[in-house]
Amino acid sequence: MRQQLFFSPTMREVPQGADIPSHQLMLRAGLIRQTASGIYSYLPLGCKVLRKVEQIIREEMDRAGGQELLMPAIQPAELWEESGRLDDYGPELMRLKDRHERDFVLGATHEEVITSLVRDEVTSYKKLPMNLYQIQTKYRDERRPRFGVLRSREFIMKDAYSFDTDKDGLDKNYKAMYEAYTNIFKRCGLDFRAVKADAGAIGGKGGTHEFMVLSDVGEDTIAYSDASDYAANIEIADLPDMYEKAEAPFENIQEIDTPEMKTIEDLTTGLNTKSSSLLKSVLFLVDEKPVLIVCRGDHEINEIKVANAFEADNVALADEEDIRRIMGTEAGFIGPVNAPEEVTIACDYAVKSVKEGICGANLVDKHYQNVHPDRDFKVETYGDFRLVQEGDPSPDGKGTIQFAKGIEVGHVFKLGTKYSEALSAVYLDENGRSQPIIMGCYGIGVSRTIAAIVEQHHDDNGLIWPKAVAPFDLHLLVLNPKQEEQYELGEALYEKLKNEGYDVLYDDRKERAGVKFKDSDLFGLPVRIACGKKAGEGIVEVKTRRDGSMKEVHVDDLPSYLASLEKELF
Ligand code: 9G3
Repeated sequence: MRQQLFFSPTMREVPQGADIPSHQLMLRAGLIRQTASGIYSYLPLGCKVLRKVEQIIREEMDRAGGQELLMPAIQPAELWEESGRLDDYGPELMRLKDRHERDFVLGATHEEVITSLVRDEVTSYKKLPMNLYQIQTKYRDERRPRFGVLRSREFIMKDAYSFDTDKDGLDKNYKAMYEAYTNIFKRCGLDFRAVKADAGAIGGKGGTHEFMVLSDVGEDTIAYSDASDYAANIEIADLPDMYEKAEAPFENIQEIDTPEMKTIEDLTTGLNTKSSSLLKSVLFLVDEKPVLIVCRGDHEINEIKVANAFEADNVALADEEDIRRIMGTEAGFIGPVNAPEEVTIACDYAVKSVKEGICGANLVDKHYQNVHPDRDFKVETYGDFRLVQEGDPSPDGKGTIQFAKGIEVGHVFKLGTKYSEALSAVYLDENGRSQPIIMGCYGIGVSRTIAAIVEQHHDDNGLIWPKAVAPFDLHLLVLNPKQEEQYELGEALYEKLKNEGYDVLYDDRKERAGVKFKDSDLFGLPVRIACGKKAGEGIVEVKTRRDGSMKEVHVDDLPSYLASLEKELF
């Protein structure tokens, strides 16, 4: 491709409103341009990378037994009514009407469409197992799109759905997808971890993993062990019951005046005590029932663990009004001692070890001290309710927990029969009995993966594409096209390298050498070949972008030299 006519507008300056490297560089190098907030055009350079990543995904999905299809982005709302999800999502699910006033949604995901497709066409166990996938545009109307294509309102997803007759079949498909994802992200040159995750609203009890690319700009926090391969999204990182009950004797419980002391900080300074001696009480409405979760003052309650522990559909923090109505006092002074009968009290394991605790007295400006669980209040249940912290022991008993930020690029779920039951996708088993199909679903954020690659592969001068996803193989520069030997050599090499099968970006522009070098570093192609002063002797300068190493090579030795470079380039 001759660069003079190549549509890849570059920017010298960091664009306004682009706050992370991948957003800045994808704009500066001319990979994307914003059409509207959270909506992007992929220019030729970005589109070529997109196609390379998609190709890797297709190869690994096909190897794992997937069959590619393509579903519509616009979906009849009736399907979402049937699955019961139409009201689960608010403005994030984009809706529209057709000319006949019929309701449609823009596809945020495709469980409903694929399940209705399979329901209508697959009825016998003989046609299972099956794994269907697509690579397609998705729409989610994020309230605050940001970070370029990392969190956009239109994005490209590979979404796959597996269909099995039993749980073993699902486990097999899940494992095949897990391995395919591992291959895909490795081939894309990413440093990633597969972490245990929370299934969230999508449901499916069987478990789920997220594939996280390690990056400081990641919005997710991974809790991983420094001595094993344990890794989990912080939302569900579990903690063992590692606390001993506090030993007798205990001081008697005592009511104390704590005027205006509402927060943990107020109490630790006001009473000159450690936060680990405080009992923090948070009131939740668990499927509308009041539950008081008590944890140690130096810990945070993890709402997802509360929902999972009570197997609740809906868990909400009680607001000031609820607190006053249910606990009979203001927030900041609630506690488990003498709590109203209707309130269930559940404590995090760590509360067991509190000897003389301090908690709200359910009276304004009053707390209790020398509080001892079980003696002073009834504990319905102890459980793992707190957010894991760095330094906690890893739940597999090996090493301690460390945190890292991650970008979620993949997510695999065991769905079970949630959608096949809702949409009556059944098969006849060998005894002719109708059974719901067992499903799994598996997503990769394709456009997000490109941003993740850029986050992990760039330097101050620009992009550094891993070879497998580079938009071109080589960047050929003529430093001074007015110089006859340089121009002749460039033209000859361009043809020669193309004939040898290389995809070449040829900088034939009438620009100064400095501009060409800057743009070349910005584009980040793996290898740059410059025809310069020694063109007359048939010598060019070859530079590898990743390590910046340079070598003068005679054009006769170029093919073998490039072949030798291939080994070390991603
Ligand atoms: C929606 C909206 C946002 C959503 C969903 C639905 C996330 C939704 C979960 C999934 C699960 C899997 C198949 C591929 C892999 C992920 N955000 N999810 O269902 F209507 Cl607005 O998408 N789907």
